[in-house]
Amino acid sequence: MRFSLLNLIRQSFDANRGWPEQWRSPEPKASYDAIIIGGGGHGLATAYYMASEHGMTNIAVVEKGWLGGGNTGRNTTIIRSNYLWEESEALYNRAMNLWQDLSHVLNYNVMYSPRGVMMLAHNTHDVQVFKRHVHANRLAGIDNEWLSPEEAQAFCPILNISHNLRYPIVGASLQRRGGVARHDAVAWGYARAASALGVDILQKCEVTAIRRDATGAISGIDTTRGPIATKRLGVVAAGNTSAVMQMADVRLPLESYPLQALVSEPIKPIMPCVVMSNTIHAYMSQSDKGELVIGAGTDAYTSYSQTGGLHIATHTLDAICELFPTVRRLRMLRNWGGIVDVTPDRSPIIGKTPVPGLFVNCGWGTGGFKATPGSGNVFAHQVATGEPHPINAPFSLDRFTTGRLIDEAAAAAVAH
Ligand code: FAD
Ligand code: PYC
Repeated sequence: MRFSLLNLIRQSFDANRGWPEQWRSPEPKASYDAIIIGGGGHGLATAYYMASEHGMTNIAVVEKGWLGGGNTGRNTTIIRSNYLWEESEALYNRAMNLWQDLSHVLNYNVMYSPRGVMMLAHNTHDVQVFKRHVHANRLAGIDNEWLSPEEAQAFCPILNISHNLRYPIVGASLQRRGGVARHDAVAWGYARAASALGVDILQKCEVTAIRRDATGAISGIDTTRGPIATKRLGVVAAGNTSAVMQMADVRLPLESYPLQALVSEPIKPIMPCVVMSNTIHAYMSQSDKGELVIGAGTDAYTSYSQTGGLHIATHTLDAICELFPTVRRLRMLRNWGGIVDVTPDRSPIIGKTPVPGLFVNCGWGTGGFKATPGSGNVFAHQVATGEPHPINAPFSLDRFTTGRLIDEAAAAAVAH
């Protein structure tokens, strides 16, 4: 290839630029037994378990950008399973169990670190709600405990438990088994393991249309890298789910909101755990690189913007500086946003759709990172067998017509 400006520009748009031969995004085949739309953690985990547990290897993951470039690489990596209802406890606990030895299974260090997740209570309502969660979790064999403000400060010494705060801390719940992992490593680990089993991972391949045959069943997709035939399609396109499902004339009860986060300049370790406060719209942990990882609540208005309102971030920083006065003089290193799909009951939708051959996994809202291994594991069963796994059966789309909702608004732990 001759050196020219045009060639340089071409190369920078080439899906394979800079990748060693064995990692190049393959050319799409004319047809696959199944296709997963969305190369985030959930989509890649789905493909991995379809190959490793269901023996399906003639499958592809199609991703419009790069692996983990959606919410998977934008989240604040909090992992916990302290949800209220049995259905959710089973789902998040499946994920929690898979996290334990995921690095070993994938032969890729996902840096899972169970350092404890503490949720702060600031008023009587918080106390009642969190204590209800503690009792429900313990009945289900899931670890969760109640702490006094002094015990909370002993667990996180930089926490300000002064009575003079605008919203003083009156107690906290603690899940010791909760923690964090490295988000992009999760995407890469699943991608590498799926690819090694024969799965085609097609980056820079945007789905532009969903094709159906004369009976209405799925027959394929149109993409920016050409048409591909398939009879089984799994959609895992967080934030963009409504737009993708519209291509198959399916409407879902979802609203999309921006959710923001930011990191400070790196400092030596000062924060031993994760601390969250839904009431004052802020949470914080410290990454292994030393940055303080800080997150906000969702914007108040629906939007596809991947930035979010500045006032939301400044409000969060006010709250963080009050909770942790020692971080007041730190500078912000970078900030970003993602688009989250929120359902009316704040629980995901995982299952069939009215279109034969079309399955959906969406609606994880502000909290799907922690679920990645469990979500992929049960959705793989759903797409491979056509029938729900017992764990994802309650999360079907028809709960919005039967009324069997799974209300996890309080467990979402992020202000909505
Ligand atoms: P994504 O990673 O977004 O993957 C979907 C993929 O679909 C994207 O890569 C996108 O490019 C692709 N796609 C979309 N449309 C198309 C198309 N037409 N064709 C092809 N590909 C397409 N959860 C937690 O549990 N803990 C947290 O601490 C946490 N913090 C968060 C903080 C922020 C700021 C944000 C934004 C989210 C947070 N979440 C958290 C939520 C979590 O990030 C998501 O629920 C989870 O990552 C969703 O994973 P996914 O694989 O479904 O989505
Ligand atoms: O679900 O734990 C969570 C979470 C924390 C920050 C965003 N989501």
